[in-house]
Amino acid sequence: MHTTRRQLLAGVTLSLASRYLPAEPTERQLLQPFGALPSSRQLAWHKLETYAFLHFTVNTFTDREWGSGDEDPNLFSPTDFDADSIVLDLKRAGMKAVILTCKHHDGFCLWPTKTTEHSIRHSSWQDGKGDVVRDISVAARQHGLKFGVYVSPWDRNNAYYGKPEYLPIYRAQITELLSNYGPIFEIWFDGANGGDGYYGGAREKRLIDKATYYQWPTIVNIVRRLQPDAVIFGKTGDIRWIGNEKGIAANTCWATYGTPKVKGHQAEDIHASADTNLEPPNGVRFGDQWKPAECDVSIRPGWFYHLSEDDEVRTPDNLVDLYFESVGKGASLLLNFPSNRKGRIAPQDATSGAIFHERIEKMFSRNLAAEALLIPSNVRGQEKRYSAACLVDGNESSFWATDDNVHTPELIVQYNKPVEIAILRLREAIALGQRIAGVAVDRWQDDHWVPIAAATSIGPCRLIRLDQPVQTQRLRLRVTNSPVAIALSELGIYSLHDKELN
Ligand code: FUL
Repeated sequence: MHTTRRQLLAGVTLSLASRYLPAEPTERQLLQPFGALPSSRQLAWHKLETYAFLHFTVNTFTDREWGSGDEDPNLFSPTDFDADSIVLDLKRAGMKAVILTCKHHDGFCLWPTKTTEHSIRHSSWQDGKGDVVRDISVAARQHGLKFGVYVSPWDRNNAYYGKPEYLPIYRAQITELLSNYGPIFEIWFDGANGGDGYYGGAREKRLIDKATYYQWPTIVNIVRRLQPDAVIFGKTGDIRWIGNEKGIAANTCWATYGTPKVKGHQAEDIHASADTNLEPPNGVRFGDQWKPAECDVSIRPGWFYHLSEDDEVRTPDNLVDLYFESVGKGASLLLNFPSNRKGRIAPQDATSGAIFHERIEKMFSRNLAAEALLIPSNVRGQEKRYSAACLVDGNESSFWATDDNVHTPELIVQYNKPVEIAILRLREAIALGQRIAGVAVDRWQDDHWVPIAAATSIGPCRLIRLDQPVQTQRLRLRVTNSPVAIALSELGIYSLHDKELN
């Protein structure tokens, strides 16, 4: 059969048309991940942002910060212990989880462990039948907080500490805690290790090699086997120390760490330090591991409760500042609330925490970016799924993305009347890696753009607090430095006052 001229022309027209029609969304337009990526347990941890430490042990009753290990178990005698009351105070302070000091350096175990006599079982409190780990973990779950354990590697009570015989004891303690108290979201391994102690009566100084003595890979395996969703805090774990106990993250704070890997990029921001205990506060740009920072800090000068510090509780203002210094730089805020001798959070700590939380809730309650016209300079493949609307849809898995060759896009935020702007919040779609290295913000004033703020590393969260709130009708966000196409999941714009726009 011959092809007619008419059929031939139709075929040509069709093929020409398909060549010039806009491309259908294809797999080709999917954004490729960049660099080291978070694990699912790290992604879940990132969502918490603020969670509590609960320091409580014999030190609470001896008025000390570090017990020496020779304390009588009967010292542990809270007069009005109430796990629900503790957890509810933490919840009112906006804490999403609680990490209990199940065993501090003095070796006293707050649960009836089979591994040592130096525990709550040998205290007359609750006739030796008490279990603070059980009570706090149950209360936490009941009130919607996750539960985590601090179990000090250093044990100033144990006769075998510093010797190989201590290792199975320590592993058994970890095993008990990870087996008998439900889901654990984080396990905390303290960096303070070795020194003077009671050590079963030897009363001497025992030094260990922190890197090798504990055989960390074996411990990590136990944690992964028993609690695969738990993140590990510490050198061998998923989360790194910020390098101070003041609650302050570095201005440039990468969630990445380790050996710089991404082809064509050099290591930056590696802080050389003589103290091997100090992990780089900045993290490592292009590092081959995802290892975000945690800021541990106490609401009081000490970690344990001291009556003498009742007048030194951080104010709500100070806690708000800490929030910006930690969460606002992509780290988490691990805020310590000590239990007092009653077995409660002291009223001044609870009040300060609650006011802090109310202020944060109010500050971020109304996203003015969702009420503006958003005009991006580029949208990946001009596709809806990558549009600027994703920045304000409240869905953390959707994001504004650019074409592969567009690394420094702009976004204009337009209002129909002036608004007051005090705080901005940016979040990257971190499941695709940490991409952006710098942003700047301008406001439109007298027919030109005036820079008002700039920030480095974005990652899971970057808060920009303006020195002075500004009035403006038009704002511009510029990505000033990114090695690849961007993926921003959130833009938040907040005024300090909940004024009506219309
Ligand atoms: C430190 C410990 O020595 C303190 O007592 C406290 O537990 C703090 C969170 O970590 O390294």
